[in-house]
Amino acid sequence: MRQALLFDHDGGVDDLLSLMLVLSMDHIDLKGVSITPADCIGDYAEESTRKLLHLFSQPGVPVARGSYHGINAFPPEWRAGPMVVNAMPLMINVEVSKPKEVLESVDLLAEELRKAKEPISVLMTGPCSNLVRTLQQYPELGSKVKEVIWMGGAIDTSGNVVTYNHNSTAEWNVFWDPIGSKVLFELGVPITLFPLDVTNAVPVNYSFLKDLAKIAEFDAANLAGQFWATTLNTIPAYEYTYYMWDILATSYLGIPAAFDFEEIALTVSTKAPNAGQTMRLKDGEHKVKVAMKVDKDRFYQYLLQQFSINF
Ligand code: AGV
Ligand code: CA
Repeated sequence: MRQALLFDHDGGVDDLLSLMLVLSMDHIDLKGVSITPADCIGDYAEESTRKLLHLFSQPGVPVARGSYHGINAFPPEWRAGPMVVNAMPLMINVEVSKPKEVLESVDLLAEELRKAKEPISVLMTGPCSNLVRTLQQYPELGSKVKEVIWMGGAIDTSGNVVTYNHNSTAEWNVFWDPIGSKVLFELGVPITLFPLDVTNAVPVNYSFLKDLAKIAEFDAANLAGQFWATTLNTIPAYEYTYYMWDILATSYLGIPAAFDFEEIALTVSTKAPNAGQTMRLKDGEHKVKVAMKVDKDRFYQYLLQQFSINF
């Protein structure tokens, strides 16, 4: 039987690549996509999401938009990412219709969790606010969550937030909504976390992009290669490397055995100078399954295999 999945992303280039990866997985039954307006401008991310659903022949998957905006906004240059991908030759002429009233994320997540006969997995590659708000509003739906798979946090390594009044201990997805993130770890739903500790192992590198280009006769490989190429100029004030952050977390759905995990109780700081820092708790009630190591070759091979498909 196919595995039901809800996917909440925040429209970054690697979020959209993660959507492509999810759509390439035969064993996944995608029940809905929710967009968090964090590392993206929501309208462009919704458009690219609908275009990808169309290209991968799953146009019926419902798409929702989160109306909550976190306290620490992402840099505007990053938020324009999906605008660029919408203009790519394989994307620009894809006509998608948009319903007059777009669903609110909390409503979509609640409805799909409620409808599910068996508990269902939730993949999140942006901040966790939409899911947290859903479970705060409808606590009875917590038992419907089989596993939350989340790219976020930095545990034994430094964060990637560099801003005034901050000591660089936080990862951006957590920093956008530190209060919501703290709540997530207190809810008691099963969480599998992919922090920077493991994603640091998988930068977007030239040798992988060369291998991908060799199979560019496949539509998915061609499009993915174009998406990734846009990430190589990632030189904001302080960060020179774009990683496969979200794609690594997404690959867990296909190659769970490629990871080593540690069980850790976690909490989140909500105040300066380390707002959004994920910290170990000595006697925490709820442990999180944290990915700490990955078999990199297996991961890159898996991507090449999954993207060997035509539209
Ligand atoms: O912190 C990683 C998260 C992931 O969900 N995002 C990007 C991924 O989608 C924020 C982020 C950190 N550095 C970035 C980010 C950069 N240089 N460009 C865009 N987003
Ligand atoms: Ca993201």
